Amino acid sequence: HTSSTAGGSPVSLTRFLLEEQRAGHVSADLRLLIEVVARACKTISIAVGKGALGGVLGDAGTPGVASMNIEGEAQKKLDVIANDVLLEANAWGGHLAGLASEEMDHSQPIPDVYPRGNYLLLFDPLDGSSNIDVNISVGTIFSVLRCPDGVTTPGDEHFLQPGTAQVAAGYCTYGPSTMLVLTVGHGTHAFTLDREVGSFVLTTRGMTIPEETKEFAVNMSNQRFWEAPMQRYVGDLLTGKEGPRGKDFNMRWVASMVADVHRILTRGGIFSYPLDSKCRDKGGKLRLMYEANPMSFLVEQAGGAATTGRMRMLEVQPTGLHMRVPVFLGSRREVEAATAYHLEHDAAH
Ligand code: P6P
Repeated sequence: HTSSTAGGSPVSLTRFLLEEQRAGHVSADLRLLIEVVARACKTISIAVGKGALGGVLGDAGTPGVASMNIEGEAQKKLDVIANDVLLEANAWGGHLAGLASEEMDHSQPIPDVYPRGNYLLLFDPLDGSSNIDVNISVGTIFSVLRCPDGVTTPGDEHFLQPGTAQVAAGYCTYGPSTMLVLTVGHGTHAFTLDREVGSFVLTTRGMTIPEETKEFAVNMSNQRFWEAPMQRYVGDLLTGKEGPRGKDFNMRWVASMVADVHRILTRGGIFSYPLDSKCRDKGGKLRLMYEANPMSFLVEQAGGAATTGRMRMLEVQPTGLHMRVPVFLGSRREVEAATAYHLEHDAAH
């Protein structure tokens, strides 16, 4: 239910996190870490909001020499800015032992000039950044793990923990309003940025995804590249109420995961980026550690489900920091149906 006030006064993110700490849901350090990330997202929101006026659109790098990330994808200037904002904000806080980002080949331990904490932060600083230049919502996605006991200088291998090990996850969506959506393992909650005051205000305590849906999100242009069970699953969706699913479906695809997932958390739906013959060799398109896992944690905490099409997303054992996976997440019943198509196919072949 949406409640932006508790006994009259709006509940800020700071107050919400203090109450979560008193309830024993977060440590003081984790509370402060989340506040640092939220503050960095406010800075990113301002940079993104300037659009063409900020001189930050377009590709990073110098004219004619684009800068590429580990995947060989052109970085946008705002990708690099968002990454730097999150690195700088978290360097001196003292809550982290290390961080990892889509924009960095390897993880980084906190510089030893600063005190180190017990958490590991992973993030996609600006997901969907190809949408920035056409003014479509983009977002920051983050995931928090514990640094293994006794590890003072974490390396990539210490980040390779399954999604069930996350202690917090969230995203900030830079849309018509800037919203922070967060879980610390006790429900999924939404905060809206009050630009006048500059603070995030609780606007939905306990987001809940309807179990059933009539709306799917997939990039249909990849249909001919999909595996057989995916083609059959979507084919059945498209036959509508005369078909095996017995109802008509609508489709939405923003091509910005944060925007698509936020819609699904808000009104239900199923999001899918399945294996296709183009991305099969890489294991999928979306990344496990800082896209699929945080989003799956948020979705499960909102009563939804998230799988790779074959297994629960949060139980996937990571083999690499930038590991990719197929993704099905959203309304529980629909994700179970899509997953059944894949498991039945595998059992028969
Ligand atoms: P496609 C954005 O580049 C992204 O990583 C996700 O945010 C989004 O869901 C997906 O890729 C879009 O992929 O192939 O439809 O452009």
